[in-house]
Amino acid sequence: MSLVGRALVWGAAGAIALAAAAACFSDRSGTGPVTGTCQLPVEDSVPGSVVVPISNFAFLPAEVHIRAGQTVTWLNCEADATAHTTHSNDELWSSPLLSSGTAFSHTFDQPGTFDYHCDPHPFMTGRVVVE
Ligand SMILES: [Cu+2]
Repeated sequence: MSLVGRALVWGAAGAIALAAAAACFSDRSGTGPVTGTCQLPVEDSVPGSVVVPISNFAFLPAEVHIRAGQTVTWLNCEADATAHTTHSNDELWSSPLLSSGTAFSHTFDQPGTFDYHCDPHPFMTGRVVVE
């Protein structure tokens, strides 16, 4: 058997190990935190909205540009139980604590620049620019 053949065998073993680990992880989480890819729950989706995932203690991206009338939906994508909020610095909106997998939406009717932060983690900041 060639070296290439060996590499393929090891590659397959690695893939199986990864799949087993992923299955174990999702079994453990049950209906709790989002694992793997972060997908917006259907009931929270808003047509035409811009989704800002929250992951690893950051709003991604930290700055979004939208048009007046559009909606921004923040979605907590943390793999663990870390909860976040989105809170306008000017008190224009304030979400409750969003557990992992939970979303919050706000519609921006007026042009402007809107800065916001996360209440439990003030170092988490973001900006919505409405054009
Ligand atoms: Cu936070």
